[in-house]
Amino acid sequence: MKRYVPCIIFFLFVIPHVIFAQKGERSLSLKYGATRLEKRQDPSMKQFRANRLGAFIHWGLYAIPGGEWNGKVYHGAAEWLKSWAKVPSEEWMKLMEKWNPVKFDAVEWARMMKQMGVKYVKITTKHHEGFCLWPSAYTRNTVAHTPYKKDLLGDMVKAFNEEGIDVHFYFSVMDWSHPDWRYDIKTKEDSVAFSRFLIFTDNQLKELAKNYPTVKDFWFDGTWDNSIKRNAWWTAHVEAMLKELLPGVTVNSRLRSDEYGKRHFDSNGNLMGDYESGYERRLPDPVKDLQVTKWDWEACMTIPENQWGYHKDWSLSYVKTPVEVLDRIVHAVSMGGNMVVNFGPQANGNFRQEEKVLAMTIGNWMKKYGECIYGCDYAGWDKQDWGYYTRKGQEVYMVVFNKPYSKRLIVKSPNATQVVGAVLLSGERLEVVETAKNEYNVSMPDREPEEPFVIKLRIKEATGVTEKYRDAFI
Ligand code: H76
Repeated sequence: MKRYVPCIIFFLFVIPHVIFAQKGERSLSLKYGATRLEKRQDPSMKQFRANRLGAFIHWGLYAIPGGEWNGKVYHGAAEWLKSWAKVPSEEWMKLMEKWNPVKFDAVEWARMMKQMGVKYVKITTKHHEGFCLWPSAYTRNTVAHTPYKKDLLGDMVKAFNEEGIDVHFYFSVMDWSHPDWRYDIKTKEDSVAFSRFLIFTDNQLKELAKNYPTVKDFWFDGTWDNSIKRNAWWTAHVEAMLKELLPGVTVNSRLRSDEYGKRHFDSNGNLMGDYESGYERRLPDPVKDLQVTKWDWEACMTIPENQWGYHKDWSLSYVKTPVEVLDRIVHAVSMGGNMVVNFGPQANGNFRQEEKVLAMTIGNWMKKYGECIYGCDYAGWDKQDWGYYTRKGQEVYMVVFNKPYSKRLIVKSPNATQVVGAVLLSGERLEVVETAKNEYNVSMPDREPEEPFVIKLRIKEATGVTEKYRDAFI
């Protein structure tokens, strides 16, 4: 009987403990789990959050072939071409001889991003292929060993910062060009090689932090393999190391793994890193997924269906229109998240025409309506079919994407909140009619805008409510 006691204890106490661990509770004691249970509220995190709109820049050797290898066009993501076409690293790295973006002008890029209204850019310092946009001392595969020679990353950081745009670094831990990279650790040899790889990666990260100290954020990618999950300690170490080198820096959840191999959220259900980074090319449902409003999160999206790096043929998948992109930006903000829109510049340093038009269109809209985006958050009001709510302090914004045939926009306010007025951002007043308890009709403007538009509500948050309406007896 005695032999079974440990087993019984395990089934009675340990297993339920693991199964019933709830989000936000600390039940298992973890060495490499979440370091905090609440959102960060320090100035750097507040800035990250207030920025709301960012741009991704995927730029690397893959921009040269643009999705085509040996006469064959691959439909998959262009930055994965090396993998689709099974190109050995030595051959792929010969592209470095052709890396010479003579049209690249960091100042022009920064102006374009500024015009678009993005408050930060996330730059691929190194994607899976292993090519570094900065002159890293730890590998030969860098811009310094191309005909172009100059430090592209340094030029970008300077130009963006001069426009008041924050710079975030995308960094792929998975590095296809490094002989010590492993997908899994199966042998002693793997373990030794991977230890060397982690030191190499630490060195590169320290180098980035030291050489570009204005960087505000590290966004890790290529961290999903067993090799990383088995080295959870390292993911916790990287987060701590960067935070020590760069006080205030933010780090995405994708870096992190706990000792059970749980990623993003630890085995207790608590977020690791500073913000959740799993909403890639998709968004939380605005009715069903409200749990995301409890933590910081950032989504990212491509303009075609799934192309991050430059692909020469955008006709191979659906390409989102500027209004569709705008819808996703507002959707994210309405649920308390950030949105990062991706750009994949060409090898010569120019953006493709479609991207320029998109950036221009979004920018023109942001100039008129950006007040419902920057610094805004989840409003806590029930979603209606006309669009999204956002909120900044006492300001509640309605962002209208769908015009109703009734010409009435239905608003349902939370208990004890009264809607006492509605105005367009131009100041024009709209009629508000109370239709039921906490329900209102806001009239559409006389001249209906051709674009998604914004209504600002005037609200009164009462303490003592007089019961004017009666609930139905059912
Ligand atoms: C898979 C994958 C990568 N993660 C996205 C953000 C792109 O960088 C894509 O190549």
